[in-house]
Amino acid sequence: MTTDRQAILKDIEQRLLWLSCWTIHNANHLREKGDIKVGGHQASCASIVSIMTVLYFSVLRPEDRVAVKPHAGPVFHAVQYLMNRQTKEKLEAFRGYGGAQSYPSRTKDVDDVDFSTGSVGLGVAMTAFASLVQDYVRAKSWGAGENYGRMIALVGDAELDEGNVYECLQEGWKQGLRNTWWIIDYNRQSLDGVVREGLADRIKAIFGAFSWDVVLLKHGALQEQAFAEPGGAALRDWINRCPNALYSALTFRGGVAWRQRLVDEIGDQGDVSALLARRSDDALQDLMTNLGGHCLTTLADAFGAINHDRPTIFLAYTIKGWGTPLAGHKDNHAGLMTVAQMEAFRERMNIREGHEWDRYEGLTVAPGEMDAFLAKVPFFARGGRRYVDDAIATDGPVFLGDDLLSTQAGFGKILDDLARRDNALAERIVTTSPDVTVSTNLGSWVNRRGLFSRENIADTFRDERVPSAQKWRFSPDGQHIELGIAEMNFFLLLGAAGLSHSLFGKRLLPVGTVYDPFILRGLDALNYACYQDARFLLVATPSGVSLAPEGGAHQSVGTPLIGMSQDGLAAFEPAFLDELSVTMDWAFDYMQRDGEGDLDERTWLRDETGGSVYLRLSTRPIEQLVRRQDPAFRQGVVDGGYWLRQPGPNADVVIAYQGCVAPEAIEAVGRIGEDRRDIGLFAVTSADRLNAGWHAAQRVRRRGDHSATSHIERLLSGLPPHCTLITVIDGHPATLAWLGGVHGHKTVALGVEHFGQTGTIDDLYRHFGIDADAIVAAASNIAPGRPIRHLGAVG
Ligand SMILES: Cc1ncc(C[n+]2csc(CCOP(=O)(O)OP(=O)(O)O)c2C)c(N)n1
Ligand SMILES: [Mg+2]
Repeated sequence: MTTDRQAILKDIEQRLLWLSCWTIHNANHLREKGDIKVGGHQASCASIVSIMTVLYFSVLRPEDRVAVKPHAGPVFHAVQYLMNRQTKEKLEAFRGYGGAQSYPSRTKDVDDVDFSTGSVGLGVAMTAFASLVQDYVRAKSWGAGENYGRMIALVGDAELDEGNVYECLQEGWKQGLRNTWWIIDYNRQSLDGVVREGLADRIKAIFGAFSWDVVLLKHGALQEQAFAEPGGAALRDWINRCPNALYSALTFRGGVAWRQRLVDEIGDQGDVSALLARRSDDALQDLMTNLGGHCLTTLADAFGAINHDRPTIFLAYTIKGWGTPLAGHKDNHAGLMTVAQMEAFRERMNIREGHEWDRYEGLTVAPGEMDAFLAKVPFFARGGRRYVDDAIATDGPVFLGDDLLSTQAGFGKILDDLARRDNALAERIVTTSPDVTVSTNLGSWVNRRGLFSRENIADTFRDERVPSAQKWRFSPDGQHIELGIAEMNFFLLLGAAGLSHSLFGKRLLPVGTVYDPFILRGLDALNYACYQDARFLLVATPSGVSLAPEGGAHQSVGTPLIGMSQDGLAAFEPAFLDELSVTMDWAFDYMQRDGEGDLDERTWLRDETGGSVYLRLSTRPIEQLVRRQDPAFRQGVVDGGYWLRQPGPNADVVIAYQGCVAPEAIEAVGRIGEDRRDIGLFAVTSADRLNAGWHAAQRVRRRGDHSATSHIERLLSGLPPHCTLITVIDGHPATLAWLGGVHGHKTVALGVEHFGQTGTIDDLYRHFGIDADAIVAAASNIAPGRPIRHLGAVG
């Protein structure tokens, strides 16, 4: 690196250090305070400023994508601010209403965040799946694009405690991961403490085992120079033996403490003592904190030396709080410089009072020189780096002719039908599953469309003439990405594939299948994907206690509530095939919408903005009703519910159900209806959308527009006040219990609240009180009304 370039990068590094610390200081000490502390992580920022300087201002290319460790958010914003891509107002409002986000956010920040971070570990693994998606897209005839980008994670060392990091390591190895860099900010401190000795060796061993290149950046140029001096070898040896906690403590105490300790331990009245004596206390502090991750030349050389696409981990030794009075203190994670410390820091950084926000304040190079340099930084050369891709037209629902079929089997048939088509929709669908491809009925899609791999891999069983329904041929054309069992990986892949249009300019329609109960296993990654506005179709099956013989360990109870409460995910639980057909067709369109979107004045849903979709399906075969395809039916399904049997004017009972308990609800209505002729039967296809529309309409009314009426309010508006709602679902009863709150109807909510057990569907429905008898019994307790005849045994 030339001296000029070095000076400019040094100036940038110092600006990033200053601006990130100042942004946090301003939010905590200068801005008007709220009731709780604002927070921010000056020490975590300081630790990574040198790494980010070299990356953003020298190494990165526009096609690269970066996940920045959450607590370096202020450094990221400072980078953008220096490039005039972030405003002072947003920085002044950091962590405040409408301000720059605490942790980099694709959806909330304005400054070109590639991957959101926040829940540690997820951003790390996200880069691996983004790289896999890049390979997938580029392997396709329609997927040509610019150069392959490197998917880069800036990782806090404690993030490596998260299991999902290692799950992804194994998956990446299987998939031939490449173009992925993880740069570890190895400050050996987490939130509470100091990491155990020897972690670096474990990391080397683990990553090496999965064929990653491991690059150690332990010492900076200053240290290397000192090591070359007489006595230097002893110093190097001492540094390498020094425990992490002691190194941190001495860093905090500074030059005097270093000298004392070093003289005590390796002082020899000879070369070593002379080496130390040649340095002032400040110079000694600079020397001892000159670790690889703080040395711009060491970093630039290490990154620049990579001339291959193998996955690479850089272990960059750093000091938490580097260059600030917080350096090395064990409690510095959330520590903030005091006003007095900040004052001293300001003076040391050459920042004039009143000029704290000036982009070029404190420069050592001429502003013109900096201008010229910044104008040519490759990463920013093209401006924004997000793509858009056109929406792909959907084909209309694929209706099926079966009389008795489960929604899971129906899903498989619909995909099979799509797989036969030669059109853009079928071309852009990519399926994936965590080792449950066959058992979630994706088999025939995979048989037709093949498995994805960058290399062709023959189907040995087929070649050896072993009869099997599954044809497992891997090729670059394949459209199914087969994952190992780890559900975290599954949701991270859906997240990455669901951002393909934005990351790589080519839209994918990801469809992922998983057992419904194991959504919980990957829930944080699902939330993470939604938070980034990734678009996918999640098909979760089997579900509930209806997977009866599988037992309690596989039964899902709370997932309908997850579907309702998860932002960015529209949840459906169709019972009948025609409902499923309509929902899937709608989903493929909904996944691609990106309008600003006012509220729809019929449903009060914000449908134009689109989102992901969750289908909770079942293996329970259900006898189908007369086929329905009319527009009103379709609309009802999409809006979240419709009257299967319209209640009469004097209805004193309405049964509302969601999902595969439809036959029980229908049977119960038949039995109850003998006495209560006005009884209604309400089919809920999406408690989520009904509920969301209801809340939104209420909000609109509270703001003064009294005409706002949601779908569910309209549907239930004709019910007499004395009418009782009986709701039933193979899932938690709270999913539908709120229906009574819409117009104040008494409600009896039936559902599952406890871990299940094995048995037949009949056994378990009886056990949990979601069978027809239980519904009838609930109705029999209702006043006014006549006693019910034909009441069966109630469990
Ligand atoms: C999943 C998750 N658990 C806990 C936290 C709270 N948390 C935030 S940072 C942190 C420690 C981070 O240490 P490290 O990764 O070493 O970062 P650095 O030292 O660079 O600040 C913890 C526990 C979180 N953000 N996400
Ligand atoms: Mg750390």
